[in-house]
Amino acid sequence: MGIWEAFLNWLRSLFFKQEMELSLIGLQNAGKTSLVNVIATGGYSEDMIPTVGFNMRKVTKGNVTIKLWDLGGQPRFRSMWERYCRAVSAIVYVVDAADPDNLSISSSELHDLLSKPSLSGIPLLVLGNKIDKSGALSKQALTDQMDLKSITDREVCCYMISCKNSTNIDSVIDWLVKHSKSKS
Ligand SMILES: Nc1nc2c(ncn2[C@@H]2O[C@H](COP(=O)(O)OP(=O)(O)OP(=O)(O)O)[C@@H](O)[C@H]2O)c(=O)[nH]1
Ligand SMILES: [Mg+2]
Repeated sequence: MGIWEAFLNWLRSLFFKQEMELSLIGLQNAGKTSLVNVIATGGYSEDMIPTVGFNMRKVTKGNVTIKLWDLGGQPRFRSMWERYCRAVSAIVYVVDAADPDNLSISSSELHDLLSKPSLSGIPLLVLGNKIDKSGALSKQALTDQMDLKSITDREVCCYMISCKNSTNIDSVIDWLVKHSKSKS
């Protein structure tokens, strides 16, 4: 980036600060914490520790500061998902697209969560992760099996991604930035 462009960006950032808060939800092992790492630093590791409770991370992309609630996906943590979704600009739901055995549980947990009146209307981004693995579902198959077409009370978007290979991470960040709220 040239110095002039950097200066303009800095100037712009003084006047157009944007903020957003979002929650990352999904079953254990879906890749939520991996996604946070890829968005924040670009780093990916096979060696991940399951999230206990939740982690909060702040990431800045351009003028947008994103506060991320990275929640634990094990059954014992799912009852707190709703609490961390109430105030967010968007819910990001991560699915392991290469784990067909857990798809129906993932789908029912998602639809359960969305049925909470406190979360009505909050935009939803569904991410089919691990498309680097052989046997990963197509976007169409994931859409069908997660019954995404039945969600009509909010904006829904779906991308197929790989945290491992950084596939489609740019699209995810673009979507998030577009859904941030202006704050001046
Ligand atoms: N092949 C492949 N593996 C991935 C990908 N993303 C994450 N993983 C692996 O999946 C495992 C679980 O990742 P995590 O990010 O810890 O999953 P999580 O959703 O945060 O799990 P909980 O914190 O228990 O809810 C790790 O071994 C990751 O390396 C991917 O895109 N491709
Ligand atoms: Mg985690």
